[in-house]
Amino acid sequence: MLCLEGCSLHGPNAWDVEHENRSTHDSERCLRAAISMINSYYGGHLSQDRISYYMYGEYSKGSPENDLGHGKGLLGLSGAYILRWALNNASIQRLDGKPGFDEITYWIDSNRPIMRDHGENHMITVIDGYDTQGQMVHVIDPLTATESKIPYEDLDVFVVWVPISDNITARSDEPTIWMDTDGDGIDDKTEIRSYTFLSDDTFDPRDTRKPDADGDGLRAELDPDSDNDGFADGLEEVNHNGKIDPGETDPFDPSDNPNKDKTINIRDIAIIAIIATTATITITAIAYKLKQKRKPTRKHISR
Ligand SMILES: [Ca+2]
Ligand SMILES: [Ca+2]
Ligand SMILES: [Ca+2]
Ligand SMILES: [Ca+2]
Repeated sequence: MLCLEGCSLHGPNAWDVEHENRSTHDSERCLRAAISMINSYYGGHLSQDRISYYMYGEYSKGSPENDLGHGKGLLGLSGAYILRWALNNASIQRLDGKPGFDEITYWIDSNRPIMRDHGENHMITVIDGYDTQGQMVHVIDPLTATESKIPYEDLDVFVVWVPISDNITARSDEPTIWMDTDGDGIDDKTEIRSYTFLSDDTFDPRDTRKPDADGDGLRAELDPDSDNDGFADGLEEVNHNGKIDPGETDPFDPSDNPNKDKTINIRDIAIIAIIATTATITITAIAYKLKQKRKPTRKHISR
């Protein structure tokens, strides 16, 4: 996962590592974490960012500014829909209210972990085991990053979602998200870094650098020419480190490009054309006069 909302580039809470302490950026993620866990149970590898992008980018068609859903929760009631996508269109059963202990044991025995909305603040947890002694259920809670055994009688349940069968091929992050998706020479993570942090490695608090600088709906890692100035990002940011070093031009600024000093504008072209035309007329006139001078006059004609 990459945090684009204020984490530092380096350090214990860096933008690309698991955080030692929970911050506001990590909140509202319980549904994504639960879906990721169930996906992983079936052998998939689906990051929470990929789940977010499905929900806020592909499904909701959100703008590139918001399509990773930082600080925004996913409504638990859309859980079945997103879980179904994460499990490659597996059928998902939704049951309102508290299921019986025997139903829980049946689902667990048939390799079907349970996603649970326990009602209060619609927090989502995963039930993946039970113990018949004392009727306990095993619950994994993403909010507290803990697992615990809870007596069935104390288990609060608002809704549960369960796969209908365990015959599931879980979805994984596409390998392309770790690569150079748009073929401009800069890998995707570096492109994300280039619009999240400034060239001095500090976070861009005023959001001066936009993922979609030219407004064509493609964020930089999917747009080979992010500012649409005719030069691919990798031709502007030449050493592909996500910063604008001396001698490079800004891939997010169309007025800054490798040809900026060679550009001839329309006015210059018009002036050059006038000079050229004037010069041609002048040369033609001089040539005519010279021709006239060379013509012999009558008084030079010998008899
Ligand atoms: Ca790229
Ligand atoms: Ca773009
Ligand atoms: Ca460009
Ligand atoms: Ca540029």
